[in-house]
Amino acid sequence: MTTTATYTIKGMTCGHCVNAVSTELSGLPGVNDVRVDLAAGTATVTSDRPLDPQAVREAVDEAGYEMSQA
Ligand SMILES: [Cu+2]
Repeated sequence: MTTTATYTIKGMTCGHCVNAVSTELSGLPGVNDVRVDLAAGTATVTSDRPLDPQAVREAVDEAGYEMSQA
């Protein structure tokens, strides 16, 4: 079952930030598509199954940013 979720991410300021977040989130198991909206400060992730929020948080952290409480 395909699932889409949108996360709010703090600290993204440019295309480099978008790439960093996209790369990390794309690496999570089951993720098919990541769309980062820099202006809105959000990442919309499409995946095969619901993602573990903790795993998403860690991926965002790994990229150097902070996921806001959903
Ligand atoms: Cu940047």
